[in-house]
Amino acid sequence: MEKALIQTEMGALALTARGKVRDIYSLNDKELLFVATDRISAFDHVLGTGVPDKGRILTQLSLFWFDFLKGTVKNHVLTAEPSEFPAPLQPYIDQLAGRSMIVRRAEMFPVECVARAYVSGSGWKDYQATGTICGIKLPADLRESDRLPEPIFTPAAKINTGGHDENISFDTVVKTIGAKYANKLRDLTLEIFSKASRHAESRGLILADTKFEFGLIDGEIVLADEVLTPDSSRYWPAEGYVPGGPQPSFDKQYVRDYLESIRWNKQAPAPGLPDDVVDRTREKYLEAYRLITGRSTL
Ligand code: Q0Q
Repeated sequence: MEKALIQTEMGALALTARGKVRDIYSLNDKELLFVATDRISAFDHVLGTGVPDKGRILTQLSLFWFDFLKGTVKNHVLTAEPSEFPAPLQPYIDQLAGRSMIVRRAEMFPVECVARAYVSGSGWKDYQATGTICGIKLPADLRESDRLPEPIFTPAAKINTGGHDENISFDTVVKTIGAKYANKLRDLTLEIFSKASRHAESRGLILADTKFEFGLIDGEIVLADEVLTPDSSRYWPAEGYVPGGPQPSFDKQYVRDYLESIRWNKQAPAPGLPDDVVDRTREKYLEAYRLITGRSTL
């Protein structure tokens, strides 16, 4: 099996942003190189071991969803075909093939556009504390992982410290980007979410929630960042769904169980992963890819 790519090395190329898992390089004033590494994070920490092919699988999933949604929303992708990458990238093509795309530089909205159909994660925490999520009143007596009466838009503010983003009200979004864009992003988020949920459900997966990032290119709203990947979404196996507690993560459950088993205190430095956990986690990413895309190979 291939070795995991943990760190990209692009020589003189200017690193624009480095997330937990993805790296962005600036190619010129209009184009960025968007690379997904094999890094894996859990409990807000990047773990000491990568998962081979994870970046490729998640990149191909984003590309599938961009295509699936092209009738609904434009996107920022220019090309993901390595042979179309400009000459300065060719020396690094082995690092990049399958796990990177050249995207149009967009004016990113400073809002994480989250849609939720189930109450889970930070939504469950907020609901327990206030009976609401982002100021949206929810029915009483919901259990953790209960399905909501209908999907809701629950935006978050980007906290660059790499910790959890903070859930904000729709009014705050209006104050931040204006009513026109706030309403448009909410409508788009919910429209995309319901189309994607229906597709996921037809493949035996519950799409519990997901996070989109939008930007403006030549005054038009585009879907950017990664889209509907297991890193930006909660996917649960529909079989075995039982509300009343946390559901098994489709892709990270082996990792979570292992980290619980060694009683990691969830402080840095994060531990590495044993080979069997890495192998089984890689298989889960491949299974998610096969289920969602219907394709058997990357
Ligand atoms: C852009 N990000 C996210 C991020 C760290 C991704 C900047 N098309 C674009 C994009 C995109 N996508 C961005 N900026 C301008 N044009 C996306 C938050 C951060 C690693 C990966 N940051």
